[in-house]
Amino acid sequence: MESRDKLRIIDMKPKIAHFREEIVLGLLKTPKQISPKFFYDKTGSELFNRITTLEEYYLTRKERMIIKDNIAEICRLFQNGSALVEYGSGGSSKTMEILDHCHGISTYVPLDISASQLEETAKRLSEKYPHLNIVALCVDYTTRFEIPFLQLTGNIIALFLGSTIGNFEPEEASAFLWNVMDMMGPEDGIVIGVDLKKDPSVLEAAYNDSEGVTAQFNLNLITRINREFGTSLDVSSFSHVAFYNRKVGRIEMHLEVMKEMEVMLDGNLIKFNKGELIHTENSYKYDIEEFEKLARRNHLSLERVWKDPQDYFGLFLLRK
Ligand code: AVJ
Repeated sequence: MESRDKLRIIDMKPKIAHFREEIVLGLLKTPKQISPKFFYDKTGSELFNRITTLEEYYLTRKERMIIKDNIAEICRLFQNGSALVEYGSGGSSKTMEILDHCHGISTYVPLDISASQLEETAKRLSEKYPHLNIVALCVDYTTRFEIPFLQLTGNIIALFLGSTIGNFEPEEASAFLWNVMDMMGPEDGIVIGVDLKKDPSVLEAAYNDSEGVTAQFNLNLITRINREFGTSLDVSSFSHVAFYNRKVGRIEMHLEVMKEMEVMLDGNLIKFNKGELIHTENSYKYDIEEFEKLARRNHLSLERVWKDPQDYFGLFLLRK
């Protein structure tokens, strides 16, 4: 724990399953799969940051604009002496717009599963905002947890940005909302960034950018496997595939196997067949009515949706 009393960094030791075991289990399945949480090693996090600056990847840019254009209304959500709790805070870059303008916030609680990025961000913010109480929690926020050291005179507003909720299966998103609802008081709220359903060609371009950064991000999983297992799979024998699955309303990312290969991973022989797909990510898209239904099923009401002029992206305010 940090000694400066305005900054506390608390490691709740989230049990991140062992990379090797999970990778082997996923590659023994038919069809093969790898969880998107494994994208974010050092290179993967850097590649993701580059993705957020790409012309085709409108999500981050739109969300940032929506926050900016509605900052006065967003600030009115905070009473005096309130807390901003952010799920998956990452580099907190979009959150700074809120911290800069919303003076009711006395405490910022960033939650992230990545200890190193959380610590770095918390320290940087404590220097930039010396009056802010910061309680940084390294936690797996899909489980139930409690926030220590909260001394508030105001309410709690939670933030879940970036359309990260799109990585959850609809049942998982529902369970997440139930946990949030259960922790909420009547004055509290949560603001969730959601990528909206739209012309599939726009969606597909966002995940097949012309510079090939998303392809590198996807293929980095093979590089990571080679590093963590000491194998030498040929990265160029896999190829990036991303498409919109209309039936279920999600972008799917896969790695296509371009030639037959075999590899031993911790005593398990994994065979790759030419043309086979390894499923690496789902990114669900919602329309407003669908998301409202999901909220209502979990006893949350949709109080407000802020959108960009093209209706590409939405920020949803939910309350109990
Ligand atoms: C960080 C999960 C919201 O689904 O758009 C970006 C990750 N994958 N490009 C998304 C991602 C490919 C991103 N999320």
